[in-house]
Amino acid sequence: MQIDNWGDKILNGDRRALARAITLVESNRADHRVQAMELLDYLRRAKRQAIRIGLSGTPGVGKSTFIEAFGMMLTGQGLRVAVLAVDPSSARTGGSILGDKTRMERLSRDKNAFIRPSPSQTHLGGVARRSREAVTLCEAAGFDVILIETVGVGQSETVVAEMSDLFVLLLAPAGGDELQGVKRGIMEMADLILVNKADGDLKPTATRTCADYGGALRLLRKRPQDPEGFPKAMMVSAYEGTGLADSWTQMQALVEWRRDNGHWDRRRAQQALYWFDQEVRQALLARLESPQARAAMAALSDRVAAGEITPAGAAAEMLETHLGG
Ligand SMILES: Nc1nc2c(ncn2[C@@H]2O[C@H](COP(=O)(O)OP(=O)(O)OP(=O)(O)O)[C@@H](O)[C@H]2O)c(=O)[nH]1
Ligand SMILES: [Mg+2]
Repeated sequence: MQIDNWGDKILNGDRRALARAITLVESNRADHRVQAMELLDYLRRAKRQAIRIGLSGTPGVGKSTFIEAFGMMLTGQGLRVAVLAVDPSSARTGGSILGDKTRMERLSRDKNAFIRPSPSQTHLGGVARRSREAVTLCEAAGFDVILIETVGVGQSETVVAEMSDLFVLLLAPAGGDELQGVKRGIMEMADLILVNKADGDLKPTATRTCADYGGALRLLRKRPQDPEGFPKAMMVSAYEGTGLADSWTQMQALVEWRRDNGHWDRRRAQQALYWFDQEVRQALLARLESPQARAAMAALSDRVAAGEITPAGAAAEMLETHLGG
């Protein structure tokens, strides 16, 4: 298909064209890569922006249940919602959201929603690019809100935060000791902490957990991108739907403030620079993986081990002779 033709279909909200484009950016084939870059460049000119919400939480905290309920609330307001996943460990099943479509049953059938499981991948770097480009494609397709889910197990939160406008941390009600479980770095990324499962027997614990995290957030260094009162902790129940509308109101307020105060554009620009830097690094590392580079590394390694050349000398030779200086 012609790139501009394909691009126009995406801009017109054609879901099949969008799905195919996501498959294209997920491909490792060199010719697909060329097409993907062309397509993304074509779509860039539309300058459409969605509200990108990164959502992280440990397994079982209720991400899928939350996304279903929150997503349905948004589509109920006439908004178009896309759901993507960044899952560095998805090599295990080939995509976390996929098996999950049952848990997002209503949302997956909603014509104003688009759910895309994460591709199976091994390298976080590869996952990052694909997800980021999938976000861009959904944005071009006119979605108003893009939810980017990740399992909170480490590095993937940073990746998601770097492609989101808002970062939401979902937590379950827990006792004081477990409070320590959330890494400081993750806390510092959060714009909103949502304590889920604030219902039934868990309600009192949720109230305490929410107060604890609210206190912990106030102890963090003030960030320039936050208005008074942010980041904040709130209670929700994905089951009962309580707190969902309020959390959306808070997200919108934050978005509006950041837009009005220049933080929104600044953040998007910083993210573009971050990804530029990452792309260069990844490309350089990829060069090391070529058969020729591997062979050269192996040969030089033998000489280093035998003491025939210094490690630094071997590295210089590798870079100059085999990796194009
Ligand atoms: N009481 C209560 N239970 C909930 C709520 N939301 C989710 N759950 C339950 O918590 C469990 C995990 O929910 P999921 O939505 O699958 O959690 P998840 O974070 O997507 O889990 P992974 O996909 O494994 O990372 C399920 O048994 C849900 O029914 C809630 O608001 N209240
Ligand atoms: Mg899930």
